[in-house]
Amino acid sequence: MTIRVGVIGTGNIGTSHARDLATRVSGARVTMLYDFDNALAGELAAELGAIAVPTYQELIASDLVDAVLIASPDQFHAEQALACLAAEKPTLCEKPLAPVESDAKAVLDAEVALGRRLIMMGFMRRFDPGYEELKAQLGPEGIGDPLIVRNAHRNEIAPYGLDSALSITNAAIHEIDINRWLVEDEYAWVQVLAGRSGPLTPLDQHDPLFILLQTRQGTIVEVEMFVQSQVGYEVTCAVTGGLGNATMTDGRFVTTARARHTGHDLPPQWLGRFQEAYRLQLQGWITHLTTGSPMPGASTWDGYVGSLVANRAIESYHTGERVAIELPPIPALYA
Ligand code: ISE
Repeated sequence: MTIRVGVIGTGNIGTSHARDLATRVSGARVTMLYDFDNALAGELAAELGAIAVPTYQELIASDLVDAVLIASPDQFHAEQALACLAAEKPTLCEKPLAPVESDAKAVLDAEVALGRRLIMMGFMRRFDPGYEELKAQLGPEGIGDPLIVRNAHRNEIAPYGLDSALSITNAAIHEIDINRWLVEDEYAWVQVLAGRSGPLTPLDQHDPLFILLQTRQGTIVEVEMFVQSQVGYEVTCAVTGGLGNATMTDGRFVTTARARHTGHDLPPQWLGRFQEAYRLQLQGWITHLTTGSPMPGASTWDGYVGSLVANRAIESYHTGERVAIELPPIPALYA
């Protein structure tokens, strides 16, 4: 069985997903592409032997498309995910589900009303071998319960210009998701500290941001989000547990030292660091669609929680105050 995938959005990540589906994932074929830049979609369509269409509605409705991958700019995800639900097409939606919580809630409500889980969220770090290895260290046989988790997420240069709220909904949303997956707990509050900024930061913005969260069971999660570090793409996560600690440095636990040198080269951006996680996520999605195995990865509920926590973090960024996080009960569809 081959899943015919239509890809909405053929920028950086959409192009990477489409090429992966066409060449590195089994059981899938890319049949249709849409981008608001028609020429861009047309070029990729020629490369992959697919068709470029002038509207995303046409792509979702097409008989040539069994499943949809949404990789458009963040603000379009919710309306496109709603259209996929209305057409009852399985969908892999890039993060975030929506930058605005109420838009994410509309998608959650629509899927709950449908009564079937059709959307998988593109929180690809859940498929990353480094994070999986880190998670495997937790528990009584390993480093014990997580007490403190320290994360750093640094981009060499802000991919879409520097906007502090966007750095929460578009970038730190990865840490919001992966830490609740890692410690298996929901957050109780968030506080964002905006301190001294790096040299490239416009006067009315802040970068880095220091995001502090506490989970319901008390685990402290801290995130340094620095979108203009100028160094390279770095994602690290260090867990202090009750019985020991474990550190994931750019996907490796052990940094080798030789000839008075320690460390390793950094990729310029996330497609290098998370290439395998993106591929494993796509393969997991396609295998789920071809075999009927349970949906792996993040759900619409996870997407909604991400947007809600990000919105509380933006509130805290503006006030400097700690903001409580209250979630509605989890719908039975996701429990
Ligand atoms: C981008 O959309 C990603 O998902 C990257 O992982 C993140 O580091 C980057 O800041 C985002 O813009």
